Amino acid sequence: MKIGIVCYPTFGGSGVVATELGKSLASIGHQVHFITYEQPTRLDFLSTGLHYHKVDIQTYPLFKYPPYELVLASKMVNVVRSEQLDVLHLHYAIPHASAAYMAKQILREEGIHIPTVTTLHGTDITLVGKEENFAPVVTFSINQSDVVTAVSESLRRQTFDLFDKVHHEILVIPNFIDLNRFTRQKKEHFKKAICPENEKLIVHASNFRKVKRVDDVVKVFAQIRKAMPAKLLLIGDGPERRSIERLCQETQICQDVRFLGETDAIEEVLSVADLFVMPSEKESFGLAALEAMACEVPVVASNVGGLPELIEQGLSGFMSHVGDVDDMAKNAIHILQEQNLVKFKKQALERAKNFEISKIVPLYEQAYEEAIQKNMIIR
Ligand code: GMT
Repeated sequence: MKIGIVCYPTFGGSGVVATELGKSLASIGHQVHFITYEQPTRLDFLSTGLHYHKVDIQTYPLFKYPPYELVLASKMVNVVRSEQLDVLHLHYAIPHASAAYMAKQILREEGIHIPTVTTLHGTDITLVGKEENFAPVVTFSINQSDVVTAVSESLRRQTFDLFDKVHHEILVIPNFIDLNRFTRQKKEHFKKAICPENEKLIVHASNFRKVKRVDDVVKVFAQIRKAMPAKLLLIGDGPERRSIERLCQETQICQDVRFLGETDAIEEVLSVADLFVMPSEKESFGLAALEAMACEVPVVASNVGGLPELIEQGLSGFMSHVGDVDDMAKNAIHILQEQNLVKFKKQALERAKNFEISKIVPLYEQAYEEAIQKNMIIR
């Protein structure tokens, strides 16, 4: 199949899922064409089936706000034509699904019926998408997609709860993990450098938006540190980073906290971690938690969104109510006890195996087939 993938190329769950999916599809013989404004972060071109088409945004004195969506739609039209794509897969509804609707209409005029699959990832529904500035367009573009998928049952339900005019069927296709890449590696020198006294290592990774509640990570860590020697690694960057740095100073735990910024070698960091903390206010699936679990790192998280579909309470980790840092700290300290840790690590990996990439990619291939079938009927 010739598949066009439209996504955000930056660090962030939806872009990571789109890129890993594209790489996997190319490795099994599909031709995959990424259509984005930058080369996706995790994309390398070692596979012959991978192609990249840059969406070039032009500035013009009249454009206070350059019309990205129009340029994207035109790019989709051109790539569908030139590469004779079989299907377009849109990751994150805003503005990819609505731009695809426009591309589809333009192509229809020429007798080309391009099937579209839209994958809802989270904040495109639960945060940004539901705002009145976006909701009518999000609703319309979901209803106009040939196939719609959501990354968890929770997100599927929330889409219907938050958008009363959405009437399209939504398939659940969870996030996935490549266990060849995300596996615990021997990185003893790295562990020694961060934890010279063999302290327990706590890790958090996110894009530091408010929704991630990184301040709760620091509060949980401050309690763990009172109970045992421990270090905290914060991976990623984003709008809240400065205020988190200030919080660490106020809490006087600076010497035990390191900010790593954005890194590609996340599996190497996870390989030396003992616990992952994800106290998000909303989390449609929690890909970062799955990556941790695959590297044998149990998770302490909030019990929101799709997290209960991933983490088994008391086995691969624990979930608490949003903001209940005392409960999260209590659970963290329980997991980190030497007599418990080995068992939790093993159980985290066992759970992650359910989301192995080879089990999930065929579900997307089926979604593409379904979208193609629908367009044959329309024709
Ligand atoms: O919030 C992020 O980390 C980025 C965001 C996105 O849409 O790019 O991630 C969402 O999609 C991921 C991949 O499907 C999910 O694993 C995350 O749970 C989800 N984030 C939220 O719902 C807050």
